[in-house]
Amino acid sequence: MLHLHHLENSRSFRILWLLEELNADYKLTCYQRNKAYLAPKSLKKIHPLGHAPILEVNERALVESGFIIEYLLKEYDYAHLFKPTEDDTAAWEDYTFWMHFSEASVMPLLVMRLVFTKVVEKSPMVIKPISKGIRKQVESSMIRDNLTTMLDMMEHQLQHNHWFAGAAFSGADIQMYIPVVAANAGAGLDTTKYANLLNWLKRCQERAAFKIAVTKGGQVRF
Ligand SMILES: N[C@@H](CCC(=O)N[C@@H](CS)C(=O)NCC(=O)O)C(=O)O
Repeated sequence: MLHLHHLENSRSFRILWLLEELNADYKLTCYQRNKAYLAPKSLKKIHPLGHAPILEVNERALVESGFIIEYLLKEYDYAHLFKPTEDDTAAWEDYTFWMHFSEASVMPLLVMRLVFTKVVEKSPMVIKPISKGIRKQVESSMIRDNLTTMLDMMEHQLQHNHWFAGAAFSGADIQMYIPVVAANAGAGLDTTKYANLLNWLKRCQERAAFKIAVTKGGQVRF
């Protein structure tokens, strides 16, 4: 029996969405974030990291969305619909690259941005100008240019491919969904410069399994 522990507005939406794509039989428990925007302590009882997603599989608690996606595809994607086979070299390499790129390269920048936004929000009035100044400094020295380069890479990939791993939708699209939504938060991405990326986002959101996942676990908004 699969049991997904899903935190609202979080990476665990990926797993919810994939379970729906796979038409899998699973149990779902949803958690709210606390006032500090963290996961509730109760998640630590399921896995010591206390982060979402956590997928319980026969007494084992699996973590790391990339690993959970690979696990589910290995065990439940009987028709090999969501991952290119290794003999399709170009698609397999794209799939593997974007699967890793999502958590290893883009998410750290976006999490850094989120943390500094929260620091400004939580700062007492008297030190707000200072915390805003630090956020601006971090944004211009460490985040903006790197993120632009990464978004340009994504846009380039989708100029030439319908999905991140080529012609077919795959687990790599599910893994990439969260950073793209996070990067599009606030003022939103430039609709001309990132037209292909934003069209890809729409295509993801139009999938039937995506819509069911939203009704069960809520839309992801940053
Ligand atoms: N690399 C991990 C990251 C897991 C993670 O940090 N999850 C966040 C949600 S997006 C979380 O649980 N945050 C709550 C907290 O830190 O208390 C993955 O991809 O699963």
